[in-house]
Amino acid sequence: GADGGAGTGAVAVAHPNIALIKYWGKRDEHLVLPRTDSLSMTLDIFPTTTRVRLAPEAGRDVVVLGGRPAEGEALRRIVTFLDLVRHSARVPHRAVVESHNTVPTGAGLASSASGFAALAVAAARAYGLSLTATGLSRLARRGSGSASRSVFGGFAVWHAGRPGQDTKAADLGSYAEPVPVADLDPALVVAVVDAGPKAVSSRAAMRRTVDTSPLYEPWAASSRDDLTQMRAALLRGDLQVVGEIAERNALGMHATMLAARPAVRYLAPATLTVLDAVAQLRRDGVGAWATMDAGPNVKVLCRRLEADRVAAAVREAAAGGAVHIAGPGPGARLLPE
Ligand code: 2P0
Repeated sequence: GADGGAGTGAVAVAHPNIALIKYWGKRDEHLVLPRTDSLSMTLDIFPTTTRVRLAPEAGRDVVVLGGRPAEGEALRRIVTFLDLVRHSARVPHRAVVESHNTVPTGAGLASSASGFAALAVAAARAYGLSLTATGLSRLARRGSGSASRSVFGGFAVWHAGRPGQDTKAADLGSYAEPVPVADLDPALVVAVVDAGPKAVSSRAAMRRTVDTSPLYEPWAASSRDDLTQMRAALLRGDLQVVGEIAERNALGMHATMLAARPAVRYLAPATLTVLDAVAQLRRDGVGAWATMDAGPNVKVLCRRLEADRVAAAVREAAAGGAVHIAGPGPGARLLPE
């Protein structure tokens, strides 16, 4: 914006993040408050770039995703998010939103994390909301829970906040912040075994898991221990323990879904083939640990120096799927217009 704060347009970029301790389950759907803390690494690949321009004459928001007008649920979620920004800023104007993803959308590759982190940063500036990084993380959370973590680069923890508070206190208590880490030199090898959109949205799958899975509460309780142990391992630079905890936390999350009624299964045959390759790497003495999200794709945590070897093994197992090597990436930020 050229008018010193209450700008009329802004562009922001954000990267996806991959959770090593997963977010799976809300305690408040409207405020997007999670049941457990989660911890992630923001990537240096697959950025989303989003421009928001105020349109004072327009009667409705216009949203263009990857060059196509948004409709249905995608449009509704973005308009609801803009309504929240308008309410906070006390500015009624509609907006034109244009967003470009470099990652397949809805394939469990965290497109909603980079998407809503970039939208939060761009919309806050365009509407003249002056927010700290913590405030931007809370705002991004309202669009998509995992987006709260993509506001920050590197490793970030998203606090669930304390349950049983009033709405205002609960909202204030749930945000992400950077996690201190020792020298890890980590890489995440991303194996895209299927780039198609998921059959069940993570929002619906989470709800079903919390409501019907007998394994949900035990996993949530163990996830709290996983977080404590992982924070300690990150601080002392112990990538092996970080990897082991990440893999068990992810498999446990998928177990909660498999036990839901009816079951939610994101893991595909190709997923298991890649998991076999990761196990073989470990038998060969290479540190490699897998994590999977709301889709069949596999992300393999390893040492940067061994990432090429891991990527080669994963590429062979992924049977034609694309394989990308990511490192820790930057937090969401404004770009010059
Ligand atoms: C995560 N996932 O921690 C977990 C692990 C997928 C599996 O956050 O409903 O798009 O918008 O808050 O953040 C995917 O769910 O869900 C997700 P909403 P979101 O990364």
